[in-house]
Amino acid sequence: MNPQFQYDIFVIGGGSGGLTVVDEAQKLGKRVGLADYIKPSPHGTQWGTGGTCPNVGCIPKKLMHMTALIGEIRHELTATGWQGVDPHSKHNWNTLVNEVQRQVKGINKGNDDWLVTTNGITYYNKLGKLKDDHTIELIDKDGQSEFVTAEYIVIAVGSRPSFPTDIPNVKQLTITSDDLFSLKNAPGKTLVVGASYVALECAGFLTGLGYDVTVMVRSILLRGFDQEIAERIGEFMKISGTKFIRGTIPSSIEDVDGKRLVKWVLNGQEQTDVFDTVLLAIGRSADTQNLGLEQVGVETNKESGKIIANDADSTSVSNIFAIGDCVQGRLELTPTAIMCGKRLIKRLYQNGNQIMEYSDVSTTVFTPLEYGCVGYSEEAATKKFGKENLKIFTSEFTPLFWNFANRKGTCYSKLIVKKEDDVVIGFHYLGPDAAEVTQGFGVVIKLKAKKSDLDNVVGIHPSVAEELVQMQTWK
Ligand code: FAD
Ligand code: NA7
Repeated sequence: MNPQFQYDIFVIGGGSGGLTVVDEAQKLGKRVGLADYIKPSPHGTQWGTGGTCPNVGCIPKKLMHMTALIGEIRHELTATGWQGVDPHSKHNWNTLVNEVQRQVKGINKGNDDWLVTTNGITYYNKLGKLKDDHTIELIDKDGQSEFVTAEYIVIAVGSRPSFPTDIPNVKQLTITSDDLFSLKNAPGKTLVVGASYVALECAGFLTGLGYDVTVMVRSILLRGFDQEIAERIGEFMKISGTKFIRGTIPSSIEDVDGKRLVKWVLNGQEQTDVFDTVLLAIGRSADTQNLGLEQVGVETNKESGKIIANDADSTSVSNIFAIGDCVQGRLELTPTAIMCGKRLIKRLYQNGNQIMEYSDVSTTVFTPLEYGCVGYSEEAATKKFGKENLKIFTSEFTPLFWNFANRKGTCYSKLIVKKEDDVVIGFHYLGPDAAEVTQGFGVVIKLKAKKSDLDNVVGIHPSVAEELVQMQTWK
């Protein structure tokens, strides 16, 4: 412990990454400080402790997605003889929002109690700003400042939704995922702008809850993901009732009697429609403005505002580290921020030498038909290894329980295998319970399993996952 400083380690930002650093450091008896402050959305939406994931990200998103899936099961319930279930009954938005917020507040309370009662942690509900390489200014909601010092500083301020710069009053006329999960009034007829996973997930569950939903896609669906699967997700969403307008962006959004008049140009022609809600999901920007980074010499990418850190999470200032969504080139996921924080503390205090690996991370897109993947997409594998050096196994299948109510659409899986050594370098599964199925295969891919290893596995019957250990059709 260096008595020169008030804290051994001070963390700015109490989300998935920041709280992990706090937790791991306090367990080692370090003097830990944390500043976490939520700047309200343009609509004034605010939330509690825990960062994006439990408040306006993974958790409320998954709860709403599951609610939409539960609605879908009404058809199977009816078909299998459950009495008193109306498959066409309407959904109540307020009941769902209240329930989601009840669960979110439960998580906030757990965090609050832990932060306040744990020895060694000092929590400031204040905005942190770097003053010099060991000093942080803490600013409260009334603008009052105090200063603290620390030997190490970790920046984990995450990211916030981006807005287009060329549409007047866009922040007032649209909402983002920061507002959706606590929205007081049902969204009604909704335009979702954007085509990455936040956009498609929100469009999927809003359609499932019974709203008239259109997705406006600038170019492709799910940039960075396997494009064959991305298109299949789009097709399934269309079958489920989501509409798509492809190849354009809004040119203007106006308020007309409380509704949103949206204009866009498609094939040279201006088109318009009126929506109750416009949900923007066009990406996220690092929350690094006004952090004092430049004054202290912490390098950032001037365009994106993201912090530049090396593999060991060090910034250009040697005692200042950065982790999670605010760092350039990181996967923007909760478990990666958590593992990164754990490894950082191990390296700082326990002679650890493991750095965070961002390859072969399993992830799932929670669209109505869920999509789990690990490793290379077909496009990325082809680019890296050449088409002639790969074997692509695919399988199309229908889960047994879909037959009860004759669900439309099909599930799909794909394995990408290197011909040279038979190693599976890409796993893709489009079907029910994708996160549960994919997590196990994440281990398989990480251990560099061969296709012949999967062929040696006896499947579990009847299941959807058995499809993945008996794939024989080669594209
Ligand atoms: P955050 O969790 O964003 O935490 C940063 C914290 O710092 C916030 O509390 C912020 O208010 C605070 N802060 C910012 N500036 C300051 C400052 N100057 N002083 C003090 N405090 C400050 N990931 C998954 O793994 N699975 C999912 O299913 C998933 N779904 C998502 C759905 C949505 C809609 C969104 C938006 C994200 C989703 N994510 C998901 C991504 C995941 O939420 C993030 O990757 C993760 O929360 C990043 O953690 P972090 O610690 O970097 O930042
Ligand atoms: P992403 O993954 O950054 O994707 C942004 C999407 O928005 C993508 O489809 C873009 O299309 C589209 N986009 C970007 N700018 C515009 C404008 N101006 N107009 C219309 N559409 C646009 O964002 P997400 O919000 O889904 O997710 C961000 C992270 O948050 C994610 O990694 C999660 O961890 C949580 P493009 O393909 O570029 O044409």
